[in-house]
Amino acid sequence: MKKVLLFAMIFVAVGCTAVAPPAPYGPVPTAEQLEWQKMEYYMFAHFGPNTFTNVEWGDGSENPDIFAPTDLDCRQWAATAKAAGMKGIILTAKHHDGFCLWPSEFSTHTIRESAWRDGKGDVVRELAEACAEEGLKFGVYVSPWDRNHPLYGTPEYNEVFAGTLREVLTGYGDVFEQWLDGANGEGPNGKRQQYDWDLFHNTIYECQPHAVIFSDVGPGCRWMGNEKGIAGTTNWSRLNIEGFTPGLGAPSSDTLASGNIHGAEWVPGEIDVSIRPGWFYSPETDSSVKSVDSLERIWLTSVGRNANLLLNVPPDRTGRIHPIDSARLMGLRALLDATYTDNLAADARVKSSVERGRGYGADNILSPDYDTYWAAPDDIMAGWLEITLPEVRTFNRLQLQEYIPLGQRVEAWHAEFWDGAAWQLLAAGTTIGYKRIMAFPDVTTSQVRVHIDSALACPVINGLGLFKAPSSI
Ligand code: FUL
Repeated sequence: MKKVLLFAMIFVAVGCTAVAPPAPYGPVPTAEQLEWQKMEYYMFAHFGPNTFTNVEWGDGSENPDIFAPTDLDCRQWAATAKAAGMKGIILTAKHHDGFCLWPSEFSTHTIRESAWRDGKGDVVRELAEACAEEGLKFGVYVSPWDRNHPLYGTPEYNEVFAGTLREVLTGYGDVFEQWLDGANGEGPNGKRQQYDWDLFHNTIYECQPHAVIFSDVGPGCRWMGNEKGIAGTTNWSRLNIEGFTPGLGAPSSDTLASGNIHGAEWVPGEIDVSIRPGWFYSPETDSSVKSVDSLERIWLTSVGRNANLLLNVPPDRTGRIHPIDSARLMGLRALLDATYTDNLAADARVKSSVERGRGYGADNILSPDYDTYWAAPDDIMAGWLEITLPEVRTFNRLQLQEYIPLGQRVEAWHAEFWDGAAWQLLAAGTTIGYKRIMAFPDVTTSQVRVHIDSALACPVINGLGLFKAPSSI
């Protein structure tokens, strides 16, 4: 009897050792940050008085009647985003001009003061409902900087802003992301507001405990330091935020673009970029909407560099997404589908430098299940994965993914392909993170090897893909 028990205990112990997951490394994403990261791509909608004035930063003195979309159709925005493969929409519920797209009780500069729909309109409600109907997530941008509010620049404004947040965050269903803009162009003689960020964050979490808060320094996700669509080639999802604030108190643009290798918090990057030269619609930019080609480059430098892509598609003066913008979005979707639907490595054989126990074998990198992965033993910080395709194939994209629920680890890697006589360099990089995509001219081979050259803890890789884009970049 005792012997059986002992045997059973040894069996369980050995079994546990074989399948024990690697210990997490450093800060790891919350459940909300992980879900957010998996969204990858969603729409920014800048809409308000500026849509009608050719101005990017309204000064708050605009006549509310200026806001007069002739044919507002938030369902068309949501249907467009859905068809584009986006997972949500973030609306500028209040931009720097202070104009609220809902009838806020904290302001006298709102949609209620406009003649549009006799002051009975509510764009926040219409868009929140349209997103819910399309199965899209809904997010809000509410600018702390307010060029209209009479209390801006006084301590009382912090309570006003918290109340404003509370309104949009309680009246319209779930909000996946709260966008807090760091911009403030008041200039040397302008009003100075000492923002109470703790109050704002607490208010947001109180109303929407699952929201991811965006700002220059998170805490949910961070600005990448530019509005061109370019994340750092090195991009850690960790950042040191202690002592920093959004706006002028933020870390340098370079730091925001690449994160901190040993950062204390998990604050992944989000690329915000507009499909037009400005953030708001203007007929003057109808001829300069970004091409599909340029959007694909942005995809590679954002989603392909471990950042989410928040692509601004500003509704026009009718209150609909302009046909030119829509056509570009569909062009990008078609290109992404043509490229990434078929992983040309899906049926490959896989070998690795180190095999762990069951559940962590190298073939897990080709499994569509997100939660399976290949991991080296805890004390080994490097390794390789080799895939052999059933035949020679041509591809021009390599995609790698780390299993970020256990932290971000890889700091240098390179990949090679077998040209029939020798291994040739295919691509090389530093960080991987949630997703890293490399683009290169067409390569034809049946064998690829990915070397993890160094990592901060044992590498944990959960995805490897080879893809063929219709044209090489
Ligand atoms: C900036 C703002 O000043 C722009 O107008 C725009 O809203 C952009 C997304 O953020 O800080």
